[in-house]
Amino acid sequence: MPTATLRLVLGDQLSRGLSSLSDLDPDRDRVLLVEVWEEATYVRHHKKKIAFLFSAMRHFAEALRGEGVAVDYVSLDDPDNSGSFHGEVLRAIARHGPERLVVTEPGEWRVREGMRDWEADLGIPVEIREDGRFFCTPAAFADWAEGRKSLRMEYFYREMRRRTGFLIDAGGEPEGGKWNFDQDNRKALPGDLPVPDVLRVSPDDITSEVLELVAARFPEHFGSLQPFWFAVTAEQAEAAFEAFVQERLPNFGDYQDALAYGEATLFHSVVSQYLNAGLLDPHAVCARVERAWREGEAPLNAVEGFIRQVLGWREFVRGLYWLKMPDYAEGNFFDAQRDLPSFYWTGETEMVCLSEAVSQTRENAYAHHIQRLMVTGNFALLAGVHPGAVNEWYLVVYADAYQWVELPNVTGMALFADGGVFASKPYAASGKYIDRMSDYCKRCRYDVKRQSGDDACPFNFLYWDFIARNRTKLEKNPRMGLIVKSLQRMKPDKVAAMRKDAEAFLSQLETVEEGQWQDSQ
Ligand code: FAD
Ligand code: DLZ
Ligand code: SF4
Repeated sequence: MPTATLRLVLGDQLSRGLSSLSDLDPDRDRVLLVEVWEEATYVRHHKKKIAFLFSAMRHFAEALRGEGVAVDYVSLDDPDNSGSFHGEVLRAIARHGPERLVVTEPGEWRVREGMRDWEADLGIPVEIREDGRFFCTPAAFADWAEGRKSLRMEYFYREMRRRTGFLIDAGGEPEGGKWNFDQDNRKALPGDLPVPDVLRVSPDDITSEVLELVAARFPEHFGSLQPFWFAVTAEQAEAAFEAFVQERLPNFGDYQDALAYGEATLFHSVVSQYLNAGLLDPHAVCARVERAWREGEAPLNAVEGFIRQVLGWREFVRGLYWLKMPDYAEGNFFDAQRDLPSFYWTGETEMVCLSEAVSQTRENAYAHHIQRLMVTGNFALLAGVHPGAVNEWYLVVYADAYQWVELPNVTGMALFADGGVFASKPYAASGKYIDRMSDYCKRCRYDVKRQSGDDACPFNFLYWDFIARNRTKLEKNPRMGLIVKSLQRMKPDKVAAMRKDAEAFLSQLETVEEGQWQDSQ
């Protein structure tokens, strides 16, 4: 029997409740999943990210087949694979002769643009449905943003709390009398507090086959493929999340901003790759975390902190992305032009904070938020690395990276390259911040207390060089005025010494042009 509806499911749409599957008729329809070269290489994704998605896609296809659904799965090594979504949809139409194509809107602008002409090209009706897996639609975000002078996550978040009822009491007020417990979430990690490990899943036959494929086809991509421990089904991802709730959530709030030597995950949930690929449902994770508080399993500062990230930040950056694209990707407020230092790929630097962040990223395709923001992000901001190169790096190296979430975090939050669309000031910080939040500096050959000279922490002289270099732009920012004034009050020879050190340090950095780096592991 010919297929009535062909339902294309993309690699980050692995949710049974997906809008494109909502009216699936197992007797008449067919689901299409495709592993395509174009998606695997538009940037050279971390090997673990590709393996995670391919294995999760294959498991999703198996689960659908288990329900009696006809699934057409095109693997990367299929000799007829055309390498693109468009090419594979064309081939599938030729194979099955469907009456129409249904797809849920893609998460990335690039892919959405590619679908613009599909209906005309493919010769059958194409229905692109809204992605119902978020709390806020792009249109609702645009309504919220309309007419506001500045877009602040905090106000959006309060609105979302009211709209969803998460952590709202019977009188309509925030539980605990405050919207935000961020002030309670800034402790450094005490040396004697054990950190429970994340739940690690052993590769099954499907994953093992994918690991072989990725090792053979993507050898020059960044990162270690082994050990591979990501969950690849919804059930496994739910188990990993439940382990977080029981073992790490109680301390999530207190140590949310901490950094610690040898600790890659701390008390973070490590579920962004599952949420973004569709294995976990944001509604369900927020509800579970709220229940943990109501049942006394976790304190309010942890639970509110977690819900703020998922209901607040995650929704906010997505809304902003769709509101501001495509121009948003071009932002370069500080006119930063430097190529990316090679140590972002190799991890080879004497700066312990950076070598830790990069080597853990290489190993796990993961780093926690403060590493991304205050170590790798902060360094790129201070050193004046071109936003294009920085965005490319973040899109490559993390298993959770899709442009809708990566770009606002990098361009807006870490680099202030959008000139302050949602951040009220750049997150620039000297070594003092890293020292306060971590135990890195005492293991480092640089002296975090020194601002210039051979042993001085590079974050210190780069920080003041950044302020001096961008003084005219920064002094217009009310929250940076005091910093610019303290620079002006410094003795000129002190500033000159720091700027000279910055210049010498930056000029000896090995760099790589965008798209040029290859792994030789
Ligand atoms: P937790 O700390 O346990 O937080 C819980 C969840 O909240 C996360 O799983 C995530 O879904 C959500 N969340 C937290 N912070 C943010 C945020 N700022 N924006 C959106 N969602 C958030 N997150 C991505 O999912 N993909 C990216 O490509 C990405 N790139 C980033 C780049 C930079 C420069 C920065 C500063 C942040 C980036 N983030 C990105 C946000 C955040 O760092 C990660 O979501 C988080 O580290 C994932 O780890 P986790 O699951 O342990 O998060
Ligand atoms: C990231 C990724 C990779 C590496 N490979 C595939 C793939 O082969 N097939 C697929 O459907 N999706 C893949 N993805 C995820 C897509 O890039 C993602 O769906 C789009 O960017 C839209 O967000
Ligand atoms: Fe990083 Fe400076 Fe501390 Fe070294 S001294 S770990 S470079 S902040």
